Amino acid sequence: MGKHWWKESVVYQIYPRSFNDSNGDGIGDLRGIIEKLDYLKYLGVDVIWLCPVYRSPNDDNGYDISDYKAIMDEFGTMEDWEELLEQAHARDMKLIMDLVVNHTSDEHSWFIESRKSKTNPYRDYYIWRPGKDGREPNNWESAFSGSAWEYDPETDEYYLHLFSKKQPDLNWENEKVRNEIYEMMTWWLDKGIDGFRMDVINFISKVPGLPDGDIERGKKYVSGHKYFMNGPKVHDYLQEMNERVLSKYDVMTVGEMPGVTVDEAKLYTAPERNELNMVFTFEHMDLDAGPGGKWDLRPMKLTDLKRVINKWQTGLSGVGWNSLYLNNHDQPRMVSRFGNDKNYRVESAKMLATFLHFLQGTPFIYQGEEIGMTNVQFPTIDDYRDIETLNMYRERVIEGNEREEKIMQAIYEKGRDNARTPMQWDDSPNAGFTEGTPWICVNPNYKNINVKQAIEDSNSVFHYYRKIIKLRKRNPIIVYGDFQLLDEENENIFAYMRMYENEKLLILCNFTDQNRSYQLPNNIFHPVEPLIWNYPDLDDWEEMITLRPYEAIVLKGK
Ligand code: TEU
Ligand code: CA
Repeated sequence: MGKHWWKESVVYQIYPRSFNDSNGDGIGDLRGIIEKLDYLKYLGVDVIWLCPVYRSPNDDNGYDISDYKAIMDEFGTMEDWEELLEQAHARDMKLIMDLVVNHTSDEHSWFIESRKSKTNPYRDYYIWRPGKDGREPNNWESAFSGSAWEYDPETDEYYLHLFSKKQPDLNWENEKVRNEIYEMMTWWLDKGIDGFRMDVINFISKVPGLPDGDIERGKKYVSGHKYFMNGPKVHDYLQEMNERVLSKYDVMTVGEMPGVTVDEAKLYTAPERNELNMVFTFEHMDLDAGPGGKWDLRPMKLTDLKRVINKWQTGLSGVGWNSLYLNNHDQPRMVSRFGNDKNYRVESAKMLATFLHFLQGTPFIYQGEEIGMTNVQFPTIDDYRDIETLNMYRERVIEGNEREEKIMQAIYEKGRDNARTPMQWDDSPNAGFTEGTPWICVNPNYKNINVKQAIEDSNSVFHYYRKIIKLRKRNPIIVYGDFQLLDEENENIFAYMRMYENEKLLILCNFTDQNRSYQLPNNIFHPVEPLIWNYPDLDDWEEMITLRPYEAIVLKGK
């Protein structure tokens, strides 16, 4: 299996709006990030993934781009961005940008032209269709509630928007669109960036004819994922993008792919296919959702997580490459979702980090995860900012008749604003994030959960992340070792092994708040050196071991 820097790297994801505000306007910015580069270097990360910083009306916080080659005014200037890149590189950290090319903002000049007339040269940059039987061209649902089509009276047609109505989908069938995108990517790569995270990149090819979905009784729209996901030309487009742009640079690429299966991921990430290095799968993110989707709460079963992780680890091993994440700007905080942020916040944050970082793949740390930041429960919907949450609330509480407390509970557990409360730097007002009024309230628990406290506490989640990142640098088995799941029916302990050359690792993670005894697999593993171990010495190694609540151990052996 080929060795690459992007396989050996740890990536840190920054959501700039909530990271650090340098000018007191309550909004994080580029100079605020520059101020914290030494912090990131101290943590030990190798790559920074910067969420969108391009000009945008911020209908979806930057994922609605109105100018791909300009910096959002609130975040600073192109000179600030260039200094950030230079300062990151000076610290031997790489920088990858967010590539959002399934759609633009409706304030992009291309769309402003496109909607002017049916004969405008930019008309076919987007997906326009006449209505059908007095309604939308098909029954697809937007990810942000309602129809995926918006009627435009100017030309008496509808345009497609899989996300907000201010995010019209680009028409990738149009070669002019693809050439514009490749030119823009080259422009950024020539500025010296080290790669891209590609937003919903498996949505860019839609099924021809844009057919209606199979609609459930009583529903007006259908979540049309399978009609626009992994469409017939998606691999052609990615191979063309690779040939025209990516292949000319030593870069890292990760495609965000809602709904992607491991078999499709083999096609996207197999090196000989020249498409992408890795993908973000959502399969492990959907295990605590019922048939009604993310807001339909359902407890996750550990055996389901084992089944999914095993499928992806063994499925891509030696074929492609995995990304590893439990957190990002779209997901609730992992310690609240998969751990125990009430009585075992530090322990479960460390256990989850161990579970994730000893798998095969490139780990992604989302800002705040490294200090065990938690979900938030704002008192009213007025404190929430995310368009996905606000649209769902309006549709289901205001326009629908669902009970507000049920919907608020779903927002508390799954809302994206859980990940977007300001980074908690210290216990000063607004957690040191801003001198002004933050664009979204700070989580009230910042007084005891913050970077300053974490750095001063040698037992903090932060220092634990530093430790496991260092272990990764010293032990190639963590990056390149094969994966073997153990004890797949155990609902309490996640146990797995890694094998590389003549070494083995045994990883045991207690996902519960109880002491759990565990029969050690002495028939297949013999310990030599503890890597993560809380007992006096290895002589305590017996047939049985008792893992304390949310305890993780890692042993190196034969
Ligand atoms: O997210 C894609 C996506 O599917 C998300 O909407 C996710 O499924 C959902 O938010 C889960 O709650 C990407 C970006 O990461 C997200 O921030 C953007 O809102 C979206 O695309 C549109 O650009
Ligand atoms: Ca600011």
